Amino acid sequence: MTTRRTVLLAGASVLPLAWSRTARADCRSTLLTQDAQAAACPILSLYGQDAQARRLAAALTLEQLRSLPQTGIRTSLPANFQMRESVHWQGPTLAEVLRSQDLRCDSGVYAESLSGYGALVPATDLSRFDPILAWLRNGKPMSVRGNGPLLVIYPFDDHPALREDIHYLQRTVWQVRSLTAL
Ligand SMILES: Nc1nc2c(c(=O)[nH]1)N[C@H]1C(S)=C(S)[C@@H](COP(=O)(O)O)O[C@H]1N2
Ligand SMILES: [Mo]
Repeated sequence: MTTRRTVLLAGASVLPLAWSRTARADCRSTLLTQDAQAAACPILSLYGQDAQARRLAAALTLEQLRSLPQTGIRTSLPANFQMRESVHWQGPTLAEVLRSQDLRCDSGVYAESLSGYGALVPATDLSRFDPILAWLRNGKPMSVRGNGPLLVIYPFDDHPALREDIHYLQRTVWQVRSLTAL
């Protein structure tokens, strides 16, 4: 199975821009729906380290995530996942997300899910594999039920060795709600 990794221009317009003017009045159901209004509600908390404390640096909306430089990865996931067919994932790289907020990453980035499950993506992974924070699967946003809205995706098909190491499965966090630069 071949894998293609492509860097796309920022701002692939999937959701109507008109929604950018929508007030943030009703963001309660953001994580439960994938309607267009959700594009204007924060779905990702970003934390940085301030001395010993964990500091909220930003809360990004889907609109902000999609306006970052985008990377595409075509890959299947290891057999453990329900999603075995090769699909196209798109989103900014984790490194790009941190960079967008000037967050320094020394040891890695901790990705935490809605359920509280989390995994540390080591800084060495960012330079070697450049995993992405996918918000599109085959061009479509993902619902929470579909393991969205955000997933950490490694280029498994480009690096078959990743499949052999349980750590990369554990770092494939789905339903991501926050990233902490460590
Ligand atoms: N949000 C979330 N992501 C997660 C997990 C989880 O429990 N919640 N489990 C991790 C682990 S340990 C593995 S092996 C893979 C596959 O998990 P699954 O077998 O439960 O699908 O997803 C990873 N990502
Ligand atoms: Mo696991």
